[in-house]
Amino acid sequence: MKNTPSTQDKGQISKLRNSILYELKYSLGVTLSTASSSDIFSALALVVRRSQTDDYFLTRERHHQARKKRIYYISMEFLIGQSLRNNLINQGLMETAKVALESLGVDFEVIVKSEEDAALGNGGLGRLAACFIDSMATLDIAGSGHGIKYEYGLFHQQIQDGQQVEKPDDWHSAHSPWLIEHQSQAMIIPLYGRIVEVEDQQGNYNPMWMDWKIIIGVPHDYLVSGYNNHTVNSLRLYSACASDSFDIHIFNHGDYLNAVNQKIASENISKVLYPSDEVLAGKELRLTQEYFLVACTLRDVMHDFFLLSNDLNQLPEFVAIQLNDTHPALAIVELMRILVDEHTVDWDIAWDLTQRVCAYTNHTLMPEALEKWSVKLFELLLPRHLQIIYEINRRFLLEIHRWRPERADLLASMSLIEETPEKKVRMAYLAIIGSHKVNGVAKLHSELIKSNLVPDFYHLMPEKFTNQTNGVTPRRWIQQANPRLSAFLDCHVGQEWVTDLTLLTKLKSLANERDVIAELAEIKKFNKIKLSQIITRQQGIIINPEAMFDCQIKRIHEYKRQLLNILYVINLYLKILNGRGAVSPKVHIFSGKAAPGYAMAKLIIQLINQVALKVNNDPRVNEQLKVVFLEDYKVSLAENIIPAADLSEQISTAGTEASGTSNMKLAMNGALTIGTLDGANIEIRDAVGHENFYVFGLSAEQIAEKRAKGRSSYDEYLSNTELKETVDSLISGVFHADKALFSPIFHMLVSHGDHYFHLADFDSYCHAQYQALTDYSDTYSWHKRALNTISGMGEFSSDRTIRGYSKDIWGEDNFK
Ligand code: 26V
Repeated sequence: MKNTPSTQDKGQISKLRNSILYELKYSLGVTLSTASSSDIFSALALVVRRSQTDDYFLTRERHHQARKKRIYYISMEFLIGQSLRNNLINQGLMETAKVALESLGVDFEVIVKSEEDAALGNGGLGRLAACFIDSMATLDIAGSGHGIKYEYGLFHQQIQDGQQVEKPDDWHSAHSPWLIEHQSQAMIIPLYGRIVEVEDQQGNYNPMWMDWKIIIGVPHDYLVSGYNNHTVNSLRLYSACASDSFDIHIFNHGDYLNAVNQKIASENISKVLYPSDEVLAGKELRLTQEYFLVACTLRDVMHDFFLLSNDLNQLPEFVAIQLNDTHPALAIVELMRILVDEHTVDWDIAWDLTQRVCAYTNHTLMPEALEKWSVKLFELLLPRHLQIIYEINRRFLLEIHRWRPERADLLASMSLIEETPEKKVRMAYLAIIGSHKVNGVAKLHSELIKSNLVPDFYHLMPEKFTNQTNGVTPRRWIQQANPRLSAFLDCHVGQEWVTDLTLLTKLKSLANERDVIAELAEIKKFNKIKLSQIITRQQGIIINPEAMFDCQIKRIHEYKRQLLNILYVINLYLKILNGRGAVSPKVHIFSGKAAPGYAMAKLIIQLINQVALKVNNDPRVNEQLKVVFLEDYKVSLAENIIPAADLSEQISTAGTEASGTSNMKLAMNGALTIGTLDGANIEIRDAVGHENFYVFGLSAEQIAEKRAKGRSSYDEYLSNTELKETVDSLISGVFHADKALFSPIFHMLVSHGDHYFHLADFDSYCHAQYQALTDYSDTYSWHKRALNTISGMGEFSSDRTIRGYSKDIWGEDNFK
């Protein structure tokens, strides 16, 4: 039933409506009758942005007057997704906008859908950054995000003949209504060049960085609204362009084409986001991107700081820099350069200030993802920074020698410079010693950093190491993605859950109320029907909404073990064919991208699609089993899948997934979890109750033990007939006429040691799956457990996480 709008509401509606028409006409040059959905989207977005802009100036002024410490969250990735719905909700304009559009004869949902996702990130790390800036604004923290305005975001994925094909993601950032370009704040970033060793007038060593080239960084502000609090912060995204004087020299010598090429090269810096899991060795452009981001951000940091104080000793009182992984670790070196070279601060004082300002978050234990950059590349690109790194290292090695004079080996193993086979800078070590805090992103992960990743650093400086378990914003992941669940929560726990998610515990007392459980079941069913329609539209596959929706949605990677999931599906398929699988119906939903150069991950995608093709077209199993691979996983697709999930797959090899965040989003939306004791799964299981979490597999400790002892995956393969039958089907031609196609997977599992323990965990996984499916047939008790799961998820709001950073890392006084 619709409420009739009050006179005041009517006034607001007509104002908004007129503003939309105004923007259509004067900013976009169209009339309502000629406007496309995307024009109307832009017009509405511009209106919303105006309301944000007013709040932004007020917020900045208020924070400035209060002399608040400013937090700079530097990240190479911000995986924002769409913004319209989120900004409307947070600015309190949602209902007004809906009615205003309706009065113009425009369908609100069509307009919302026409917005392209801003996919400036790969996955968990980038989406975490987006959740964090949302929470900082909601908590009224003076915090801004700093990133790169990539012209091309993460590639689009198409599935052709079962295989991933990558297409460029041109998200038309030049026309994004959310971005405000500030040409007048353009900054000069030097690169390349050489060092001239000179002395100043007092005879002190004063090296000069000479003959550098100049890149121009242009900031663009994307405004970030807090929820319903009039706080608006910003996400600053820098784009690179050539300076006019870039190669005046070459122009003057008449080498026009060379000069133009150089200009293009400098603009390439912000051209494209690198996909994760790519090998970076020798990727000069990536190191340039990292430095470019850091250099631009630090110019903003210093500019803001000097508005508050002229005394550099006060830097840590007014500035905190959070490094999202090692990608922006050069901030440490750039800050040292600014303090020592530009402001002639004594080295020891500069180092102390730098450490007190910077903090580093580690997001991975995977050795291949730990950044190391060749010294040669540094010499070429950032010669002065390399000198500073050497000086930091020289002093650090002296400290190690004083600490453990008898351990000469530590001088090599802890050095910032790896000597062989090629000299490289170890970015994680630089980030650790240049920061006052180093945190992991879930309890287990933070422990493993200390015990396995950098134990010597931990022993040298134990007070630095802390944990901040990840969280996700309930505004996007419940309120926006699942409006029906949101209304349910408003009704049963009160509207305050949006900013105080711990209130979800109130649901516990309702677990025996049949009406409430029925209501929750209805919401899930509605969301499942909606997703089924998307699946049918995208793939032509008909899905039974009564079936259990089992979802694994994340980047495709061997350690995340989508392969284990599909092996179980194959096993189930074979069982049903043999009349051994009397089960209730089930749909396995996969979605995720593989890095373009990661052959095994791409082959796993192809296997999933081939199994889907076989299973979905086999009338003998059709009533019981379906497999779906949804192409082009992105934030907006996740918002459709997550509310519809019954079972959440969190099945990484224990000790490999730093935290995971889809585990949190799915559980908050009422999915039960099947998972290993890895990352934040452990904390989620404790929070939701062990009875609501299907745990399986070896623990991180057991995995480490087995790795150390050495094992034969071939023996594991032989020891279990069901497993053998399943694995053999990969090369028997059941799923593809070309029997050799999936043999690399077969051999990885059987002959090459199965590094991620698929075979070892298979049996335990199948048991857990069987239990979940059996339990699912008792609908009432399943939904009761879904309710209990939701009620336990309060601590996984990113608001809690940001409060943690604020208190333990940024200094309590900045957060009130
Ligand atoms: C590595 C690289 C290397 C090639 C260039 C691009 C690139 C981009 C990212 C990375 C490292 C990715 C690390 C990462 O995404 N970690 C994830 O962080 C999530 C948030 O903390 C966490 O939930 C996931 O468990 C963790 O895998």
